[in-house]
Amino acid sequence: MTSVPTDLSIVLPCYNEKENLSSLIYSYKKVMGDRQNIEVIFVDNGSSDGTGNEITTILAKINDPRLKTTRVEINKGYGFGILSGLKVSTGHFLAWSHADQQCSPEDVFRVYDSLMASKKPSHSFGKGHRTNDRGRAAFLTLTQEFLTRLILGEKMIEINAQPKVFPRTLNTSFNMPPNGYELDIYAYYKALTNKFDIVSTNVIFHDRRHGKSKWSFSLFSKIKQIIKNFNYLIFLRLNRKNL
Ligand SMILES: Nc1nc2c(ncn2[C@@H]2O[C@H](COP(=O)(O)OP(=O)(O)OP(=O)(O)O)[C@@H](O)[C@H]2O)c(=O)[nH]1
Ligand SMILES: [Mg+2]
Repeated sequence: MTSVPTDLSIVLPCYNEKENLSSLIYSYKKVMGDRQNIEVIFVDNGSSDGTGNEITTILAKINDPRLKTTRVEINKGYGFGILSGLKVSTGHFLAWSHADQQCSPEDVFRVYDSLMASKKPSHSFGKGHRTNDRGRAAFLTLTQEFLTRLILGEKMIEINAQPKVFPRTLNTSFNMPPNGYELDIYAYYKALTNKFDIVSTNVIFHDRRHGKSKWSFSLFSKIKQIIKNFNYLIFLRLNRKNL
């Protein structure tokens, strides 16, 4: 029997998300239906709460070869977790999203379908665009968009919205991907510098059901994130020829 090539690999980095996993994994299983050319890779990103064992236990119970896992031994950041998942992926198209149930599994397929229906799927970058009112969090997004315009001269909207879906060739062009949250802006910027079309799809960003945000928990943590973003944009600007 010949194996069916994977069209789409979906990477979900999980960092201390034990309580979200059962519902998350079963939702992906349900949304995939009987599509055979998909793989979902749950990355235990060096968690300390038993996330890795929980993923293994649930996947063994479901026993579906399309649902896979890989493990990062020591946490090195959000981006590193995603990159580790991309490394073991086999799809022609790649995607990532969040594992905390704030982003619906359906969105990955909706963005993928929009990308495939676009003029040049192999030269396009699909992304979510959050449409719901997110209160003060929206202020951080606007600040980031303003700084991006100022420093990089690019109009980049809803940079951290999930999912991201793109052809493998974009991943192959990653020369200096960051290990942290900055991976979302890096991939989007790489798509723009490669002259990709940006294909946006409206999504709803839900409240967390379990656990807490890993970065947005105090005014200080938010200011720290804005400064980090600012520094990273300067880095992108200075290194734009070698990224
Ligand atoms: N901070 C952090 N998050 C990680 C890491 N690896 C994976 N993640 C996942 O990244 C996703 C986003 O993290 P969150 O802290 O919820 O951040 P967010 O969803 O952008 O923002 P909130 O609205 O504050 O929840 C979650 O699914 C985490 O499990 C990591 O090393 N660090
Ligand atoms: Mg979250």
